[in-house]
Amino acid sequence: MRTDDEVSYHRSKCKLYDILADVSGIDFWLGGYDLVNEGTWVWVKKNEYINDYTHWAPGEPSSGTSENCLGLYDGLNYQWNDAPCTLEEAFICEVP
Ligand SMILES: [Ca+2]
Ligand SMILES: [Ca+2]
Repeated sequence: MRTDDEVSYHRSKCKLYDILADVSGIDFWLGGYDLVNEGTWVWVKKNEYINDYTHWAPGEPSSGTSENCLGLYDGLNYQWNDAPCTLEEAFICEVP
């Protein structure tokens, strides 16, 4: 039996996959970074450590201090990837 939180999580995940199916070939920033302490990932919006859930692609994060921003990379099946923060990528907004 699933809790309400689990059901809510899976619904939001399905919505995200629907969105991603429509925009194949585009990468997205997720709003996380490890600029302050290399290897310590933080959500920008909440200023909270990224601990509870991660979805790194195999071998990621990969490039130490040269890649400090968290993205969804189309080439890695939209798993998490650290990438240079100077890249221009799409972004995903959360509706309050
Ligand atoms: Ca880094
Ligand atoms: Ca990387």
